[in-house]
Amino acid sequence: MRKALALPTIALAAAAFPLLTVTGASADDGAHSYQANLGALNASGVTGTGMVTIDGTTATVMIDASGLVAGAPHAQHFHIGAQGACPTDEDDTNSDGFVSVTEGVPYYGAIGTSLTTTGDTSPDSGLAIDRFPTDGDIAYERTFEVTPDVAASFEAGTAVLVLHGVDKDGSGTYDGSVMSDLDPTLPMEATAPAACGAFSASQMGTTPSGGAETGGGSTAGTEQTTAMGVGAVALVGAAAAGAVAYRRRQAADQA
Ligand SMILES: [Cu+2]
Repeated sequence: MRKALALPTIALAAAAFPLLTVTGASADDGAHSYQANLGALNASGVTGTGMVTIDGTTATVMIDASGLVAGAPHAQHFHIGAQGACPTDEDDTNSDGFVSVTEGVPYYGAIGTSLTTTGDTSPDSGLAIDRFPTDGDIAYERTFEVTPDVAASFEAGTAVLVLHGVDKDGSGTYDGSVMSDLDPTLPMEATAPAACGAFSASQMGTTPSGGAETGGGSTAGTEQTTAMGVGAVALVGAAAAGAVAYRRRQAADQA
């Protein structure tokens, strides 16, 4: 009599537990989203936001920024491994009139990713000026692989978005007598940070639509469906587990 009841329940459990396993895996390994609000540096007047969704080491990056010098390349990077913060114009420690990259590094760290438009995205492309946006208004979107240290920096809250290139003297291009701390053949204006924003984890619901399908329930609708599915499966699983435990107790009693 008991066996007749238990067997169909266990058959249900066999179907139910693989579902539970899949649901658990997607919750643990799903995409995480981060947002940075850009603040102006070197009196650039630049405003904007950066949105990043990272799934493992696959990053989808969206940058919207305005107020940059038009027709001039703007190097843009994830900086990692420092305080996860931005300098201010007060941090011009050598008083050359610019907050330079060197003066920003204690706050935002070294280049982790070069946000190029094509090709290599490693720190080696940090000054690949032919592969960075050149518009005054940037609308950048690209999906690519980041290194594990960059992914870890986002999780640790130490990833920072920095856009470079500022026409501080208002001449319409990069020039001036102060030369870059990174490359003495370039004017400081070409490499000085124009905007900076530290990434922080996005709230659920502000996840970009592209991330919803891999996010394990990033939208309210998906969350409800998932929760109901898990609830139903968990109930079946609990009943089945109880039946298995009962059978084990019986077997132990018989031994
Ligand atoms: Cu940079």
